[in-house]
Amino acid sequence: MAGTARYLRYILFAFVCIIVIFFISSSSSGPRQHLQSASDILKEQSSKWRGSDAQTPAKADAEKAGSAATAHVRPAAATPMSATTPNLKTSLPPPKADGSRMNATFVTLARNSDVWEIARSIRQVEDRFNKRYNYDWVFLNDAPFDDTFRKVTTALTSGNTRYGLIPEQHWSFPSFIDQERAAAVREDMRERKIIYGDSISYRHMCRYESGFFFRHPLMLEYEWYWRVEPSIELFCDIEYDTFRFMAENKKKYSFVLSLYEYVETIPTLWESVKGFIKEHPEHIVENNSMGFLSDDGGKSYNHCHFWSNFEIGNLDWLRSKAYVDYFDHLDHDGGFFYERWGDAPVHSIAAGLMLRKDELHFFNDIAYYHVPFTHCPTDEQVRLDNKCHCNPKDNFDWNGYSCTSRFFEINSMKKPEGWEKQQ
Ligand SMILES: Nc1nc2c(ncn2[C@@H]2O[C@H](COP(=O)(O)OP(=O)(O)O)[C@@H](O)[C@H]2O)c(=O)[nH]1
Ligand SMILES: [Mg+2]
Repeated sequence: MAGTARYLRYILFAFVCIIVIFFISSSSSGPRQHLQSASDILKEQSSKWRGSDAQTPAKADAEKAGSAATAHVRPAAATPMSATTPNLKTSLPPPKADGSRMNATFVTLARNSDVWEIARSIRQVEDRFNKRYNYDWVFLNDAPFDDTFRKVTTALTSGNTRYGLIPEQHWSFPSFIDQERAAAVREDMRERKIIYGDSISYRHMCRYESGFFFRHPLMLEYEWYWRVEPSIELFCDIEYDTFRFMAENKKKYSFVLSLYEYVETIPTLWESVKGFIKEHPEHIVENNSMGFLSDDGGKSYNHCHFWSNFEIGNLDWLRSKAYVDYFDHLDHDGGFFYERWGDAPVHSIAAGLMLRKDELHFFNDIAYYHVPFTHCPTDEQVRLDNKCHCNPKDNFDWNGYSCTSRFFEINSMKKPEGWEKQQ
């Protein structure tokens, strides 16, 4: 009997060993499961602090697979975070795109050599805003994007990335431009040390941003755009959908910084605008922002413009007959090449004259830097609520070279407390 009991104990022991070996081997057979659980822990921790807005690992995997299979096109995010994770920050919008997104995209014009500078910008835009919305990102270039550019930008973005080549006729001298005259201007500007004054490519860039980016085949699919340039910074969390805000508030164009343009780059721009107004008075709207652009009722331009390296705007407006007539008129006057007209005054004058005042928006809560200016909200509570890391001393809004005061005045907006101290 004692022997039988011993045998039974051996059998039981062997059985337990087999079960233990089975569990060890099954849990170590998938390193991915280890990764997933580590990522789950991270996710759980981060959602405790930030509200549940992190991606599920399963979804991240699905997106990676999607991106590999369809050349950078990821499936639109669908599943909100686990309902069991407490969302401590109830003011946050729905964490992921769920079909209620706007028809919108980021858009960046860039060279391959801009890759690391645009990488910095993307990282900030994603961290501060787009990781919650996964909006697409369109990259445009006058030369084909190389593999490094595509790989780096696709890895950093949460939405689909799309890469467009600019057609040559949108990035070259139009036939009506006198090349010799344009070359003489560049030489003269080089001698006078006017910034980008001797550059041909900068002129193509300004003309493209003024008149063509919104007509690129890739852009035709969208209604809203957010322009992002290399090496910008975003200093605050943006916890709402800025595109939806624009649509719901009937806004068409927006800015964060405004300033005076270099007079030497646009000596005859206003003459050209006046010619356009005469030719197409039907495109000038009532209740426009002429008071932002001119101090004498339109006789002369005061050089105020919205800084167009940041823009959130409506593409249908830019594609409208009014805007296209305006661009064609300016283009034929030749100032993109015979002077060095920038897309910032070109867009700003259009927005100022062809949109109603209430269709323009100042995004105070988008704290932003593009060398050398910063917009940092004046109101401390706005900075704290949105986890801003900008130094309010750097805020340019109320500086004498900014036109933002003027924007507030023509719109009878109350300036934030403490603005005088930042003058
Ligand atoms: N593809 C392409 N993009 C350009 C070129 N020049 C400028 N850009 C882009 O146009 C935008 C404005 O140029 P940037 O050098 O930032 O001008 P700045 O901000 O006025 O000093 C940026 O997004 C640049 O990456 C060019 O020759 N080719
Ligand atoms: Mg720039």
